Amino acid sequence: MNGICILLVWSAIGLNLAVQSSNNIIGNLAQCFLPAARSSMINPVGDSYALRDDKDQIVIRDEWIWAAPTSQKMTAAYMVIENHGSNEIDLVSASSDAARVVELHKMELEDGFMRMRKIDSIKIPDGGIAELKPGGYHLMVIDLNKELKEGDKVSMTLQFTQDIKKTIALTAKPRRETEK
Ligand SMILES: [Cu+2]
Repeated sequence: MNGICILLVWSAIGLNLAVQSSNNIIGNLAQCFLPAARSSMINPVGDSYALRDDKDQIVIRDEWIWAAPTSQKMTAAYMVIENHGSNEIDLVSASSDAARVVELHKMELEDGFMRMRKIDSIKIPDGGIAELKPGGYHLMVIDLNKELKEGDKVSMTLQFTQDIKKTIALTAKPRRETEK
């Protein structure tokens, strides 16, 4: 127990606590005895708090990417994103060291044709999932800088709202395996 704590205990005993209803003294006393209470009082939204949320809230599974020969400069990545938190989270961007740029895309039926367009974000509702799959949402991987063979791993960093960032390793799959 440090000097200030001893002083506070002394003043709490020496003076009438009820009269002294100063939150300050009570709070400081709590800080002396309760390290957890102390950190939450001093810094309710500290960095460590945000990091813990990040780790718990977003879970990514079934992540994969279409394999691509050297002649093919573009491919697409898919995954399921689970939101275990109580707030909606948006995927807002992605990047990979295997490509110049990664865009968020959506495939839609338009005038009888399947067309894809760039979108700004993909929502993951609280307690729900976002499914990125062929024919729907996907990550367009543009200007690949290497060949992607079956089983190759591609690292990708996903940026979400609320400062959540995730780095994943996508496994390359050849067309024949995933096409129906
Ligand atoms: Cu696309």
